[in-house]
Amino acid sequence: MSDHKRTLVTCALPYANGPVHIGHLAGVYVPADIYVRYLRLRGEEVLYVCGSDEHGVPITIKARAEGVTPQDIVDRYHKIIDESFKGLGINFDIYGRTSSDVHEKNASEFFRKLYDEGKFITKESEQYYDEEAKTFLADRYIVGTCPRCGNEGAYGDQCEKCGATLSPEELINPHSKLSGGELVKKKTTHWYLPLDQYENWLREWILEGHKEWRPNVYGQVKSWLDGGLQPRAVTRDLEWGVPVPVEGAEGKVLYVWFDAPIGYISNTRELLPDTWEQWWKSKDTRLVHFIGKDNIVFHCIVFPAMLKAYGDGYILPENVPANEFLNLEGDKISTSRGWAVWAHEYLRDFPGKEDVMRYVLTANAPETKDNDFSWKDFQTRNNSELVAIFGNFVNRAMVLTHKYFEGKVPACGELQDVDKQALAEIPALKASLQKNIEGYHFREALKDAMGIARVGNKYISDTEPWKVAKTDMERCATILNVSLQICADLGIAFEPFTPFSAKKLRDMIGSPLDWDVLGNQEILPQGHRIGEAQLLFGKVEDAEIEAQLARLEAIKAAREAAAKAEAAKVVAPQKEECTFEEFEKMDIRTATVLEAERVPKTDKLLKLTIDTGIDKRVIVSGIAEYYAPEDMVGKQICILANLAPRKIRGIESKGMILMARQGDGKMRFVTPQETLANGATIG
Ligand code: B3M
Ligand code: ZN
Repeated sequence: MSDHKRTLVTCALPYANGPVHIGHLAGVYVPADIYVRYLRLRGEEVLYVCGSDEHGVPITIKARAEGVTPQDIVDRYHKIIDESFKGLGINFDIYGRTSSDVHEKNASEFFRKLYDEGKFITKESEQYYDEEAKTFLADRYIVGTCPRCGNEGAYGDQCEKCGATLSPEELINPHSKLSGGELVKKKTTHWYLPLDQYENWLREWILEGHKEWRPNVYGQVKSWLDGGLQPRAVTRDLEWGVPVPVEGAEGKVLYVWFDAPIGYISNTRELLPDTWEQWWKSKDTRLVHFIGKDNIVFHCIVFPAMLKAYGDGYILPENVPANEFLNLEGDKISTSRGWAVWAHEYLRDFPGKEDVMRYVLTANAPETKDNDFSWKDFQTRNNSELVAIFGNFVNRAMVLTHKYFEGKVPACGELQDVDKQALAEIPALKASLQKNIEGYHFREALKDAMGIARVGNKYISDTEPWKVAKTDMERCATILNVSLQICADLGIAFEPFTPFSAKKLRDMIGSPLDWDVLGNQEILPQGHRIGEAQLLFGKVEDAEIEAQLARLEAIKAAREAAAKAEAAKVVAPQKEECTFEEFEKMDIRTATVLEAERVPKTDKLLKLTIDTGIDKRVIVSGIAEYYAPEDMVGKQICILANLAPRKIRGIESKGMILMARQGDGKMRFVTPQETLANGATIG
């Protein structure tokens, strides 16, 4: 780690328009928490800042859909998110909100200084305006037909059906989602931060100065810079947000991505009104942003450019360890589709297993590539790693100490090779753990911690103190002494990863939380009394996993049903015009099916013998997917009688059965509302 006095750790401010899910946790909050706990364990001075991001268009859309105010929405989710973090042991020094007064004041002041110093440019552009609702529309409020896939409900920024990124101009027949009405284009003026002016500076600072950043972060920054930066609008025509603090800017607010990162500063100011500048403007403070990969450009380009423009000694991040995405059971996590495991629901369904989720999300962390979460893997990692290795080792060491030595740490005699070997592994694992956490490789760091548990578990299995006790109590004492020292190591090494269990372990054996003693062979003095042995981890049963999988299955089934219903609604466009004479040429009439059979060796074809009123004839029809032969016999249908005969599979087919076909391909034959004579003409 570089030379510094203190570290400011920020976590991306979650949007308060929904609860947090395991993707958020794995990408941002669990790694940040590991890092902060580790630094604190090392005696570092750390400030840990987060809060809800309470502005932006999605919040206003949700509020409108529910008929409540945006403030109602953010109040609801702020509370749920805050509680979820606490429940998982993620204890920020402050979890603020961007709807707070402190933030409004701070963000306005920030904008105003840049404005006064001429750091913005203004641009006039044409934006869609809803005449009925008398408001400019954010891209999300504009709906129309997707030019790529024909989805009629595509948004002005994205088609959720085919995933295409769109601009409102590309939509066919764009209209207002607010009023449903027509749109007009109207001129509007906005403030832009001319990012192009910061390009060279960014290039030097990151591309030259931070080659050690994660390849995914560095690579994204490079490709943005190589593509050339454009001025970026920092204001919007919207009601919900921080009002633009300039005369003549009525109806305009700061763009959510302008105000949200300032939220980090506001929240620090709220917590430490007198000393906040120490954390933001002091060269001996190290700033680290934990974020997901979709936030990289804002934290590595936009926000640094804002801070640089502001000047006044603001520091820049030393690192931005962004993660890739976590998938769920092989599918992309999606709040809008409900495909997620929500933190608050997990805490409800698995009380006492907070650490298990932290453990699994770290062991599977999407640090270098997207990764998958599956409930089966969750169960396996719990049962065969936490329970069978870590928990089992601690339990055996403690139970045997109670059995043979009245719960007191027995004397350590002369060490044998097996003891020395086990003990020697621990400082090596400690060094590796340290290096990995400091290099933001949390997955590897967890492997190191787990390595210590593996050493312990193997040691006690190999040395078999329960057998040795029958012949050599002194040797048994040594083995248990060594084992208990390793338990004490685990109580320290796991503190960043599984803080609840680490604390439980320390409380049980009465061991210290002190990084410096980790790997020490005498953490627990001889005669030290340990507490009752309780299981550190409980099993995850099949039924619990099945319940979670069933929940996901139900979500999938509902989604598929909705997609089907949606597909059925697609209506074929009207065909080219035809004349009455052309129509008149068609002989359409009623007929009755006399016989029906499958055409051998086909899936789709039925051979129907029908009475047309003028003759009995055979028609081969591709309806076997929809009707069994017995469904057809006796039914009155409509046919096109004068269609030129065709040979289908060697059978002469004379005419065509009229079928109604809906958007998803489903077909039904057409029948008169009431049975008529065969041969009744239709037209
Ligand atoms: N709320 C986006 C997100 O949650 C955004 C982060 C803001 S950090 C300043 O992905
Ligand atoms: Zn589309």
